Amino acid sequence: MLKLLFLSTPVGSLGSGQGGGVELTIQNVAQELQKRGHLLEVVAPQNSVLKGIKVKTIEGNHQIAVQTQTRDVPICLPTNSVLANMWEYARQVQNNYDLIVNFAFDWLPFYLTPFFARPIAHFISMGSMTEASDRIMNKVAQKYPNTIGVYTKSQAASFPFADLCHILGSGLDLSLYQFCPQPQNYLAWLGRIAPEKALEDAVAASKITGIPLKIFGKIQEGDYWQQIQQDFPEAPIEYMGFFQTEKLQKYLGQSRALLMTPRWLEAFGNVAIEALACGVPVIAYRRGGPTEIIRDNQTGFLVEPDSIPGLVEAIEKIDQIERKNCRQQAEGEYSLKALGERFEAWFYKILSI
Ligand code: HBI
Repeated sequence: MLKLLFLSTPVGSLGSGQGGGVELTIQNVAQELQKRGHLLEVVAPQNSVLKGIKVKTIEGNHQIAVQTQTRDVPICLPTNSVLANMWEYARQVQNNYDLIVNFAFDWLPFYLTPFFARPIAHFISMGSMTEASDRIMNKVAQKYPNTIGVYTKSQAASFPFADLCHILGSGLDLSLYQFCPQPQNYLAWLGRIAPEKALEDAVAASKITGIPLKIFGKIQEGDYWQQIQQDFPEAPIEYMGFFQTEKLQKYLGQSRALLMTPRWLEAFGNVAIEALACGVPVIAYRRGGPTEIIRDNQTGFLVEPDSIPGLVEAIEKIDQIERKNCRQQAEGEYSLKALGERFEAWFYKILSI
C-alpha cells in the first residue's frame, strides 16, 4: 500500500472542463488506485471536485494555458500563483507520503523536483509545447530515471527524452458508458472548443455531408467559437454544452461517429475511448494519440491530417464499421483496471519496490 499525493493541473478547477483530458485521467487513476487499497490525496485549485476522492483545495490565480503560448515563451507565474501555492503545500506535507505525482504541464514542479525530500513522478499530459518546458523536463528525465510518464509513444516522440518515457495509455470506468447499437442521424464532436482542436474542420465536413453535428465541450475561446459560427452560418451544427459523463455518454452513444480533428499533436484523445466505449466509431486525423487508439477500418478511420475531403470520404463509409467492435476494443484495452495496474507498476518501479 502506498501513500500518494497527486498535484493537479493549475489551469482550472477539476470538474470545470478547463483541464481537458487530464481531469479525466486524475479522476480515473485516483479512483482505481484507491480501490486497490492505496491512500491518496489530490491537491487542486479551489472549487475542484472529484467523485469519492479527498481533495485539498488551494486558492490562487490559475496558470495560463500553455497551448495559448508560443514555443519561445519565458517561464511565467501569475501573482499569488495557485501552482506555487499547491507546491508550497506539498513541500509542507511531503513526509506523510511515499510518492508525489505531478499532473501539471508547467516548469515549476519539474524545477522543484531536486529540492524535495520525497520522489516525484511526473505525468505529462501533452506533447512538446515550449523550449523552456522541454529543457526542464529533459533535466528531470536524465537525473531521475523512470519518473516521466506519458499517454502514448507518439506523444513521447515529440520530446528530446522520448526513450526515457514510461508509456501509460489511458482508461475509463466503462460501467459509466452504455453501448448504443442503433445511432440517430448525427455526428459528434467533443473537446475543449479552442483553435488547437480545429472544430472548424468538423463543421465543414458536416456542411458538405449535410449530416447534423452535435458539439460537446467547454467553450475555452469565445471569439474562436464566434468565428466558426460566422464562417459557417448554414452548417447543420448544434452546440450542446459541457456535460458530465452520464449525460455526455447518452448523446455521444447515439451518434453515427465521433469526428476528431486535432490541429496539434493530441497526446492521447480520451474522447476517442469515450466514443469507443459507447460503440461509436471514431474518424480522426492520422496524428498523435488517436493513431495508436483507432484500428483503421475496424473501429474507425484514420484520415490524412487537415483533409476535409478525407473526413467526408470516411463519414460516407462509416456504416462499414461494426459498432460492437468499438465497445469490445474499449473493454479489451481501456478498462480502469488495466490503467490502475499500469500506474501502480510505474510507481513501484520509481520506488524500486
Ligand atoms: N497549461 N500551463 C498549463 N499547465 C497545464 O497543466 C495544462 C495546460 N494546458 C492544458 C492542460 N494542462 C490539460 O488540459 C491537458 O490535458 C491538455
